[in-house]
Amino acid sequence: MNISQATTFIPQNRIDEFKSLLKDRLTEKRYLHSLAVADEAARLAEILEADVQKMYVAGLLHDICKNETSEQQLQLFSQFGIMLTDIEKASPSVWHAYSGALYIKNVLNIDDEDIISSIRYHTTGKADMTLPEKIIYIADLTEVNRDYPDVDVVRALLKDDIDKAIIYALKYTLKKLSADNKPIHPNTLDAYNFLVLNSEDF
Ligand code: DGI
Ligand code: FE
Ligand code: FE
Repeated sequence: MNISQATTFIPQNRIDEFKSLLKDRLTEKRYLHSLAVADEAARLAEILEADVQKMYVAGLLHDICKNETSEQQLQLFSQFGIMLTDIEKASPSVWHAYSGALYIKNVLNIDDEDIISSIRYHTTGKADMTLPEKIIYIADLTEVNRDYPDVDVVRALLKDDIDKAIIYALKYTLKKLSADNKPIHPNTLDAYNFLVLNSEDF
């Protein structure tokens, strides 16, 4: 495939602007994670024939609200009329995906739906994910700095089939959340159920 045919032009000065913004807003570790997710998302986009530049930008910005306080995120939700469900109220670790999507749309004026939705669903996943949503979901978990017990299993599955890697990661998340008595977001369950019902094998 000719990569340039599958690449949206995002000017370098915007990417530089995003990087300096992230440097200000994130801890050093989270900033390095964001750069690594961008690289991993671009690598996967090239292999899977998605838009390389869009995936790079989505990877870069996916955690842009991760280091915001709860108060700042709740303020953003109320400003944009977002009502949280009871499960969401009890799950602050998923808030940064929503606040990040709101922030890039309304503050950074990014109007690309693939970038917005891949950030919106990067923590939970959802039923019937698009290729961009799948790429950011899994790039977040397989970037070069990630170091959790099963990371090599997920990377090996990813070489074979992105859905297999995602379902493995979802199972891990479901086990961990239930072991910790944490609420499971319906989108996490929907993502799992959809892949179980629609994948031939995993
Ligand atoms: O932001 P990162 O750390 O890079 O990764 P992430 O956006 O995937 O966030 C992971 C956190 O989100 C982790 O603490 C587990 C939590 N999480 C994922 N799915 C759910 C969830 N928390 C709740 N309560 N419910 C979910 O369905
Ligand atoms: Fe995140
Ligand atoms: Fe992340």
